[in-house]
Formats: sequence, structure tokens, C-alpha cells
Amino acid sequence: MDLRNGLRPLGSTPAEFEQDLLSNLYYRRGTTVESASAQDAYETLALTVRDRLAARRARTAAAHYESNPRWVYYLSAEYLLGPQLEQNLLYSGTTDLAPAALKALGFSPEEVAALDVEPGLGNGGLGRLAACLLDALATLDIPAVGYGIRYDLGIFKQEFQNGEQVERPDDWAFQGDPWEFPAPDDWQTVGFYGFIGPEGWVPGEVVHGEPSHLLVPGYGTETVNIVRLWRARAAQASFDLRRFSAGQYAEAVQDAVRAENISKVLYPDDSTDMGRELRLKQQYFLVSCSLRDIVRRFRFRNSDWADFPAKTVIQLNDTHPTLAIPELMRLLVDEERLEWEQAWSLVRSTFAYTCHTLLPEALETWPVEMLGRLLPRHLEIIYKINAELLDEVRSRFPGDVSRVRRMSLIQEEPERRVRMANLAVTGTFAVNGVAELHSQLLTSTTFTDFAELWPDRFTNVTNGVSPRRFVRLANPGLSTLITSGLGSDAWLRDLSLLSGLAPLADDATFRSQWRAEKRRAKAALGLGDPGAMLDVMIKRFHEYKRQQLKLLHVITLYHRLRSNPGAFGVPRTVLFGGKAAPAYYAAKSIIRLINAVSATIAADPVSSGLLRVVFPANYNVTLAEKIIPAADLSEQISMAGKEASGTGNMKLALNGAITIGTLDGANVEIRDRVGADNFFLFGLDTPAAAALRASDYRPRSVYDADDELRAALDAILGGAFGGVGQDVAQSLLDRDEYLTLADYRSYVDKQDEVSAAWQDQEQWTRMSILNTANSGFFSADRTVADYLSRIWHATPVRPA
Ligand code: GFP
Repeated sequence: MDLRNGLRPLGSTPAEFEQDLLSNLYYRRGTTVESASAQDAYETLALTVRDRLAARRARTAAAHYESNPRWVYYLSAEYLLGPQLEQNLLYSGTTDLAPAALKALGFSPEEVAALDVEPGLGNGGLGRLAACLLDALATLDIPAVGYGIRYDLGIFKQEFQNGEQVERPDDWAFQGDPWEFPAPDDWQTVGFYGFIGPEGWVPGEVVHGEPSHLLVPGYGTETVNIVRLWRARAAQASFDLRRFSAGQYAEAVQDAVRAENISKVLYPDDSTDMGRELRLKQQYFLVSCSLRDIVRRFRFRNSDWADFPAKTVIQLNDTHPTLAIPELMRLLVDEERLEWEQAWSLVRSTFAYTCHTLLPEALETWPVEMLGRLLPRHLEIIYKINAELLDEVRSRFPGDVSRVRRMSLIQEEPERRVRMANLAVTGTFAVNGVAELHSQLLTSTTFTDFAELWPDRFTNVTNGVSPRRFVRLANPGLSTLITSGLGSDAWLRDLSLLSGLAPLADDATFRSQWRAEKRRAKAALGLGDPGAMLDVMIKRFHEYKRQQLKLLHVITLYHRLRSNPGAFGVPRTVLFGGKAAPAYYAAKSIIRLINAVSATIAADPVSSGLLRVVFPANYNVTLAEKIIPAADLSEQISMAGKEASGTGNMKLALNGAITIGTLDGANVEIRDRVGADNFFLFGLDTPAAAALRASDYRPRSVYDADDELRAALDAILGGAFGGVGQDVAQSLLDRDEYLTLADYRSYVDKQDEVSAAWQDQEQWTRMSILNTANSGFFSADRTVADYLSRIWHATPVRPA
């Protein structure tokens, strides 16, 4: 008996687990073994596993209450949490118990597991990074809460129709979500619109935020943290009974529908003003609910505002939650009645900001008109922050008018807009990029002026990934092999121990076991020939990431195959995975062209057994976990100076894929660690790419000078792939914004080296093992340790 919490400990024997499963089936699901559906079994299993974590959660919360620690709050518009069942089984130590208990009750564990739907509450790397950091925070016993939005519809489901991407709603929780704990008592009120009267801001619309939380267990420790997600609810008065009684059913609920639209979808289409305004509403909804919750938690435990920064650090995951800065000012000044100066000093000692991009167009700005209409008081506060900022700039750099203009929180031309990144830098004590190169480029390009004003504010924290999720769960076979090679599974909590695998690269038996694991993973993926090299490009579609470059290489291989099938050499399966933003037409054209090329190659008997292009639809965490273990070659081929970090590159290297890549993002650090001999480097580096972009670059002359490139582009233009993709080829010839043609020759030649290297399977396997052995640095645990020592300065609290 755990007396302090009055908890009956949950049993860990098969019989006890089975007993709990049965009682949950009866008492919580309200059904019986005879009449239970697979869904009943799934939900009951989830409850049984969740209970075990909830018991740990109770002990964690007790320890947190006792120590009143410094909290790390992570504010993020996105969380790509991945499937919950397999994770929670592993973290609760019930991976073996569960299937046995299910079978004993007559259920099929496979059928039950297939019902676990991943909450797709994010888009790409940024959302997945957030999930990896929460995992590492719990594993390191740091008191932390992740805050986000509980979107009804997550990232769309991607389907292909005639090769074109079609988006379908992702109603991920249509059956309810058994992992979630609703906490309706902690609801918050959020205002929008209205005016500023003598008493302050009077909102014109009021919405409720209702939280629920998911458990975030640490691995190999007792700690269980939470991620708290807000859902918008209409204030009760918004149902119009009078209209309903008059038969105006739609009108009766219209206010409620409008309120609840706020958390309806992740990334509403922002190609219209309405869509943009909805996004801004989402951002404010997230920060307002979360900050009120943070303030509530602080006040519950403390009485003096001066202690706020000592007890609180709030990390802004990109600019989406930047309104938290004026919102906290408003709460402190208008509601808590603090002086502006004291409030500003608290704000500036509490927030930190992570920037995830190098694309100027990805730095958010909002029209002053829209922000002022939606949040009039916040605009006032932003103006005041700006006035103080510009005074500081003027006194440090007298007479430098253009600097003042660049640094202002308000852009004047061509339209007055609020620059969220400038606000984020101004209102925080630390700003970090997500890889060494990225952080350097932030201070030397994106934020130069700010770095000159406040050099100490800028730092780097290189991204990392969860080894539990992306090695242990994704690749159980390889994990077992690693554990046997190292003699222990301690690497799952200290990934630097992987370096102990390096000597095994010279052990022929270990190498053949390693190869066998790759083949097994390929077979599990359902790819016909496990002997073919699996060449993988999995990531969001964006022109800077250059899926089009990979595609030009594929077409070149196909042309070589047609002209001389006998000399083709290495059989390859090229796999693409990823989604394009619904309104991003150029990226959608690339998707369509990939599918067309894939169909053409598949239909041509000459390619049989030698070249294949596969593009499974709806790339998500679930699919990533299947593809990554099987990959031989990892494509990280962005234009240098554009990819902030990349994290897929880390997941693939950790699973023994060898990278072909540019010197971009974290590729640079991966190459430094795995060694230049175990990495296929090509292309222009950042200064060379920038210089070429700044010069009179003519993609057409590159085309004229290279026969294979010309043949590839001519094939597209000439309609060789069902007449699809002419726009893609034309834009490369006319503009080539991301220097695809400039890097083509270097890339294709390097791919020839890749094929040559593949012929020596012993050597390839050696390289593969060394990639894993030397990638221990890329653990999210190390990332969190860096955040702790450079920014957060929070200390672990371990449950008793
Ligand atoms: C973004 C950046 C990536 C970076 C992640 C996480 O992800 O370079 O690795 O954030 O920091 F672009 P995406 O939106 O590209 O997926």
C-alpha cells in the first residue's frame, strides 16, 4: 500500500494484469467478454495500461508539490505524439503482459493494436521535436508541462487520386481518446475583439478553453509528466433557445459553432482573410489558456510575483505562441496590477524562444489591422514594447535610421504588420537555433541586428530525437542486437553508450546479424526485393528540401537503364513519403510528378527488379517507424543554408542508414560525428549557394551544359510522364529558386559513388554500424540536457 497517496499498487503479474483488464471491461467499459468488440478490447487495454502510468503520475505530482520546483513549460501549436499504445506499453513495462492477457480473454492482440490511432496534432519536424523533448524531459525527471491545442481534426489524411494529393479530414478521436484525461474544472475564459473602455479591455466575444491531458511517461524512471491540450467551447449562453424554438436550428447554434471552430482543425487554410484570422485566434487561444493555467499553478504554490521567473520558464516553440509575451504583460499589468517595469522584467526573465527556420517568408507577421481588431489591448502593449525597444536601439546606434526600421516590431511597407519573430526576440532572455549552423546563420543573417544589440541572448541547442520511439519501438530487432552487442540496454537512457558498437563494425558475425535486421525490416515494409538498396526521402514537401532533385536523379537512372539495362548495376527502391501544405501548389505538382514517374517506371518491363519508385500515402509517425528501420540511404539534400536542422536525418542515421546530403542543418554535425568516410557529401555549401543566388544565376546554362540533366528535363517537358510536371520543369529552368540544377551534377556523381559503395556489402555494413555507433549525440535527452544548462536551469525532482 502506498500510504501517502492511499493507492493500491497495481499488480505486475500476468494474472493481475488479466484481472485488471477484465474488471475494466466490466466496470468502466460496461461490457462483457462475450459481447466485447475489438474496439472495446482496445479501449479497455488502454485504460488498464493508463492506470499503471496514472499511479506513477500521482507519485510524480506528490513529489512536485513537495519540492515546489522550477517548472519548464513548453508552448507549442503542434505535437506529433505518435501512436500511444506501443509507447505506453513499453514505458509501463507491460509490453509482454498485454498480449498474453488479451489472448487469454480471446482477443487478437494484433487486431487490438491496429485500432490505436496516432493523434496527428502537428505538421512536421517542429511538432515531432516537441514530442521528443517532452519524452526526454520526463525521462530526465524534469517537472514540465507541454501546452497545446486539442484539434478535433489533426493534420489531414493524404490520399492520391490520379497521382494527385487529396486531403481528407483526420478525425483521429472520433471514437474518443482513451489516453486522455479531461479536466473540465480547469477551464479558462478567453476574450476576443471588443474595445478598450475606461476600465480596460472589454472583449466582444468570449470563448471557453477546456483542457484535457495526456500522460507523458519517462523511460526507466518513475516520472510521468503531462501534455495539456485546450479545446474551444462556446460559453453556455451562446445557444439561442429562442431561435431554436422558432425552427432556426442553424442560427441557434451559429455562435457556438464559431467558438468551437477555434480548435476544429490544425492549420486552417490561410489563403483567405477568414482563414488567417482563425489562425491568429488559435494562437491567442493557446497562449491565453496556457498562461492563465501557468499563473494559476504559480499562485497556488507561491505568493510573491518576484519569484515567478525562479519558478517558471516558458519555452516558445517557434513564433506561433509569441502572443504569450503581450498576454503575460496584460495579465500582470491589467489583472494583477503590477507596474509596467516590474512586469516587463518578469516577462523578460521568463520566456525563451526557439526559432526553427531560415526562410524569411516563414517568419510570421500579422496585419496590424487584424491584430488590433482581434486583440486591441495586445496591440497597445506591443506598441509600448516597441517604443521602448526603438528607444534602446536609437541610444545604442544614434542616427541609424534603417536599423531602427529593420528592428521595429512593426513593418511599415507594403502593409503595416506585426513582426512576431522580432517580438519573440525582444520579449525573451534566450533565443536558440536548432543546429550549430542554423544558430550561426540566425545571428549572422536573420537576427543580425538583434544579435548586435543583445549578443548574450543567442545560443544553440542542436535538436535530438527520442531513442525510445525511433530505435527501441520502431526497430525492436536492431535494438535487441544493439543490446546484445553492448551487453546492456543502458543505451536507451544514455545514447552516448552506442559508441561501444564501433569495434563491432569489424566483427563479421555482428555485421551479418546487422544486415539480417535491415533485410527483416525491409521485408516487414512489404518491399519485394530486400536485396535492393532502399533509398529514402521522407519529410514534408517543400521546394527548399528538394524532392525535385531526387526525382531528377530517378529520371536519370531510368534513362540510363533504358539505354543500357545490362550496365545498370545496383537495384534500387526509391521511397518518398511526405505531405504538401494544401495550398502549396508547387509542392503538390512535385508530388503528382513523382507518382507519374513512378507509374511510368513500373509499367516499363526494363526496370523490373532494378528500379522502383514507391510513394506510400499519408506519411506520419506510424509509417515513419516502419520505413526508418528499413532504410539504407537517407536523403538530406536541401539547399545549403535553408534547412534549420532536420531530425529525420538523425532518426535514419541512428538506424544505420547512410546519409547523402549537403552541408546543411544538422547534417554538418552528423558528418562530423560519423566521419566523412561514412557520409556522402555533395553540393554547394552555404556561402557558395548564397553567392550563386546573389549572382546572375542562369539555370538554363546548367541545363544546356549537362546532357543527362537536359534529357531528364526534356522528358518531363515532352510529356514522357503522362504529360505531368511541365510546371515543375519550367520553374526549374526559369527560376530554380533553390539551386536544384546547380547541384544536380554533383549529386548524381555522388549517387554513383553510393552505388559503387553498395557493391561491397561488408564495407557498407561497416559504414552503417558506424553511423549508429557515432550518432549517440542526437538523443533528445542530450538536447534537453543542453536546454537545461544553457536556458532552463531547472533541476530534476524524482518521485519517492
Ligand atoms: C522545422 C525545421 C527543421 C527542424 C524542425 C525541428 O521542421 O529543419 O529540424 O523544425 O527543429 F524546418 P519542418 O517544419 O521542416 O518539418
